[in-house]
Amino acid sequence: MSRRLLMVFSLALAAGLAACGPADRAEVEDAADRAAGAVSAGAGVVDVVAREFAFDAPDSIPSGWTTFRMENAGEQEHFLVLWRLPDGTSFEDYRVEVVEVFGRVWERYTAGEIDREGAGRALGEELPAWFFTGVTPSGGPALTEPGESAQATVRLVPGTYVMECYVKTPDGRFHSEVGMLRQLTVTDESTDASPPDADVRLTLSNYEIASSGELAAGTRTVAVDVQENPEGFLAHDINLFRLEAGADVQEIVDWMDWMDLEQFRAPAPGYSLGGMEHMAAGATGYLTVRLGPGRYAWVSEGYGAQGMVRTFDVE
Ligand SMILES: [Cu+2]
Repeated sequence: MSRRLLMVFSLALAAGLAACGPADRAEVEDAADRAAGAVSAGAGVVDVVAREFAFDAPDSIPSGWTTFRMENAGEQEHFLVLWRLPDGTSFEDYRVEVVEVFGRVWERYTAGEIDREGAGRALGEELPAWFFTGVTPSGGPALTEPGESAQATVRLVPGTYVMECYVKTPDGRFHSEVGMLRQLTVTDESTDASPPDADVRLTLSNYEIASSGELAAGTRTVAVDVQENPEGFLAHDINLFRLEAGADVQEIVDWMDWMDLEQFRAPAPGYSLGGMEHMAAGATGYLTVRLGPGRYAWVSEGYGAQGMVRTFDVE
C-alpha cells in the first residue's frame, strides 16, 4: 500500500492557510555551518515554517535546484513532501478526485466497515488512474522534531505541486486533513543554483540502504540516490533519528506505518532530524544536518520491516 495515498485527503485544504513571508533566518547559521556547506538566503532557497496545522510558504517559486529550509515551530513532528501533479491536472482536481475519495475510504476503515486490506483495495479501485501513474514524488525535508529545522535540496521541474504532511495527531487525524496540504507552483524561470557537495551518499533500492562512508560530527550534507522503487505507489524516502539511551529502533520502524490506525501518531518514539522525502527512481536529493556525537538511525517509511534500517554512530 502506498504512502502516496496519503497525499490524499484533507478537505480542509489550503483554504484556511495564510501565506507568510520567509522566516527571519538572520540568527540561524554560524560560521562553521556556512563553511560546511549550509546555504545562505538567496536564489534557490525556500524558507518554510511548519506548525499545527499549516505550512507558511510561498505560493510560487522558480524551478531548478531548490533548498527547502523547514523550521518546525509546532509541538508535533512535521515533514514536507512534494508531489508533482501530472500536466493538465489541477490542485482542485486533486482535492476532488483524490482527497475526497481518500477521506471517504479512510472513514470506512476507521469505522471498522473494512479492514486494512479492504481499505487498500478500495483505494486502488476508487482513486483515479492518474494518481498512480502520473504523480511524481519529488522529495522534501522529512520528519522533523518540534523546535528543529531540516534542510533538503531537490531539483524541481516546472509544474503544479502539492506540499503535504501526513503525520497523525495524537487522536489519529492526518495533519493533511486539518490544514497541512497546500499548492505550490513551480515556474519556468530557473534558480540557476547548483546542488551542494556531499560528504556521504546513500543509495536506496529494494530493500536496502547503502552508504558510501562514515559521517563525522559537524554540519554534513548527505546525497540520497533513489536507484529503484517498488511496484505500486510508495516510493522510497529516508528519515534520520537520533537514538537516545534506551531507544528501540524496532519501535520506530513500527511507528512509521501510516496505514496502521494506531501508528504514525505524534509523538514519534525517536528524535527526528529530517531526511529526504519520497522521490522517483533515478532522482538525487541532498539533506544537510548538524550531527553531534551519538547513535543514529536511518529509517525508510513503510519499508523498515523489509530491511531499510541502518544504525550508525558519530564520534
Ligand atoms: Cu505535520
